[in-house]
Amino acid sequence: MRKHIWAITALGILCAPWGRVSADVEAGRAAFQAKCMACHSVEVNGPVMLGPNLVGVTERRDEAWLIRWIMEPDRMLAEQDPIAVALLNQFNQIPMPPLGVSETEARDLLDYLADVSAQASATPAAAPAAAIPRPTGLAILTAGLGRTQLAGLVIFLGLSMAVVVAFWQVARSTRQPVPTIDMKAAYRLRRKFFIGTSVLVLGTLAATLPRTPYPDDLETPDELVYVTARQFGFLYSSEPITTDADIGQVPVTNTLEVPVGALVEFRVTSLDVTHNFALYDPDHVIVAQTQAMPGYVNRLRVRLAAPGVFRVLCLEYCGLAHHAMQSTLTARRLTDE
Ligand code: HEC
Ligand SMILES: [Cu+2]
Repeated sequence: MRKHIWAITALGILCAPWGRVSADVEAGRAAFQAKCMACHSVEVNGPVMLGPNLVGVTERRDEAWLIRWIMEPDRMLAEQDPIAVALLNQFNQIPMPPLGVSETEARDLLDYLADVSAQASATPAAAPAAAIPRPTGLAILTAGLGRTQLAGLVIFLGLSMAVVVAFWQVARSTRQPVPTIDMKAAYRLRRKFFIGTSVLVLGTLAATLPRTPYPDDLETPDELVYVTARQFGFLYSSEPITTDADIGQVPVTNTLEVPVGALVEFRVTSLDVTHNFALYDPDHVIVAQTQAMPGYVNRLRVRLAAPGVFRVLCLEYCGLAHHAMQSTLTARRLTDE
């Protein structure tokens, strides 16, 4: 019996720090989601948002420095702290605002960051994305254009050329004496034009309308994703977020994964100003978009046909760091796991 008591006591002592740490990590996670996630990601290869990706930050900076920075970044910048000034220059002169973080909260946040970083270094990092080769020569003109945009450009240039040729013909014909016009033939030609263009327009509509990418609204979506935009980032959750207070209560992520082929419904809203949720495929071609408006929920349904990493961008100028408002969505096959 004695022995057992000793063993249990020893186990208790051994486990006590773990219990405490994990509680702090949880508190840190909630605080991070509520106060920091709009500007920082903590995922390996996660996006660099308004501020640096914080994976490994507890290893690259001193603890005392981190605690003070999280509590009063404004004072440290005012004091021209060399690291803080270097970071400010690196991050487009956008200062990290003071967020009213207490010392306990700052310690919880660091516990959380250390925990996430430890997990990150335990899992092998994904291979870095291959560098995109710089276009040279004539390719510079079309660099960054998707297939659809390129087709649009070619059609636009073709039509412009036709207009120029027509005007040139008209200008040339005015220099010649007016010919006598066979009105009957002219009307016949007009009718042919009318029938020809009608067939062209109706044919194009018949061929393309059924292919519009909006699935039937009556279908029940396979996945429901709540998207909450705020300056300057996107939060994804499986439950709605309607106020700042919900963040930290509801589990949220910065990046998203959806199954290929599933009908995904995004319910998009904003906590502050009007933003936009726009989805771009791996070739940078826009797939779908909707406004993210405070007080409204916009539904957007998409079915992604192929796996890949899609980019989410804000398409509504929403403030100084609008350009930093980016995120990723990975479409993966269910069998990939
Ligand atoms: C409004 C955006 C914003 C918010 C919110 C924000 N930060 Fe920052 N953070 C920044 C920027 C920008 C920098 C880079 C330094 C600068 O420009 O001032 C930064 C830098 C940092 C650094 C230093 C990183 C390094 O590489 O040394 C840490 C740590 C940090 N932030 C933690 C936090 C924590 C923790 C929170 C939440 C309590 C938070 N930040 C909230 C924008 C933000
Ligand atoms: Cu925005």
